[in-house]
Amino acid sequence: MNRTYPRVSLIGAPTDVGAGHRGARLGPEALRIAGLGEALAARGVDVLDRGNLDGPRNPWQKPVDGYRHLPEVVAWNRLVMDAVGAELREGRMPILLGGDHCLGLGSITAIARHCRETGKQLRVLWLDAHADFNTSQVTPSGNIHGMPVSCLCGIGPEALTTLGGPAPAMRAEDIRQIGIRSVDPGEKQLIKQHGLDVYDMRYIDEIGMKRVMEEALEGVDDNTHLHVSFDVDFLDPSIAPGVGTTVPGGPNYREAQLVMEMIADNGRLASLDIVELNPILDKRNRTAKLSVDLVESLFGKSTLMRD
Ligand code: HAR
Ligand code: MN
Ligand code: MN
Ligand code: MN
Repeated sequence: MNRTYPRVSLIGAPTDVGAGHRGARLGPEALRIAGLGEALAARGVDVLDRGNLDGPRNPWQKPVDGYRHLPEVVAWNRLVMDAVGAELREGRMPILLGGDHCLGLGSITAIARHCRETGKQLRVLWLDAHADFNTSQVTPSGNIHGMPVSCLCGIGPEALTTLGGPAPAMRAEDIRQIGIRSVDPGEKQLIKQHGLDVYDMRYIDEIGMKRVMEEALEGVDDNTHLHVSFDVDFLDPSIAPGVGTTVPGGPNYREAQLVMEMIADNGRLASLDIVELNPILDKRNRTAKLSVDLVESLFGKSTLMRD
């Protein structure tokens, strides 16, 4: 299947202000060293590396009123929102190199606004071990990388829920979560209450990744902007040790490849986040290399004769 992709812009956001471990700030460089830009260029993609955004340092403080580093998280997400929005306006495909997953908030806020402006339907695929649907009341950690999805749906501190304007960036029905296997008790209640579509590992075990992806991509048509938010801890830690919050029992190499291949076949990928890669915890940049390998599949590189 020979598909032409839009021009791509890599945007580095080297921060871990939303996480409980330090090291995700090194993610953008690890992805570059693993050859992300070159791998896309080799697939015929026009790639521009915009370099790194420059936001506040990680103050490494305790949570205040249920949030750790809220002002810094707001500042980084504004930078990300503006950078992602600028690429979309130029007709380019933004690839956000995190950084921790709190940045999905700025990225998807910009994407949701672009969808409103262009009359597109939004579909977000959230590949993650975690649902990231916590609030300050139920979070066990105060780490804001556990809260971006709730904030995007309008639940959270005003500074984060109104980043892109007064209305919530997205509705719960715009997102499909895949690979989930760690949900906090209060978070679970909120997920049920808001009716999020969660394809957890139990469901994947029972019906298989192929059917899960068919369901998650149902209705994604030419009028859809498809965004993939790829938290690297989605992957089983045996193949992806370089993340701060490993959870056993994730998708194996082939299941992860199938996810990416089916998204590529669908053909509507329009933006991507790669987040939570922590090179400090990695082994010889293995998790970064695996991420690049998976992104190549997302851009249509398949194992056999389907090219
Ligand atoms: N649910 C836990 C918390 O909120 C852990 C969240 C970890 N999040 C990420 N991103 N690594 O998915 O503290
Ligand atoms: Mn567009
Ligand atoms: Mn996450
Ligand atoms: Mn996660």
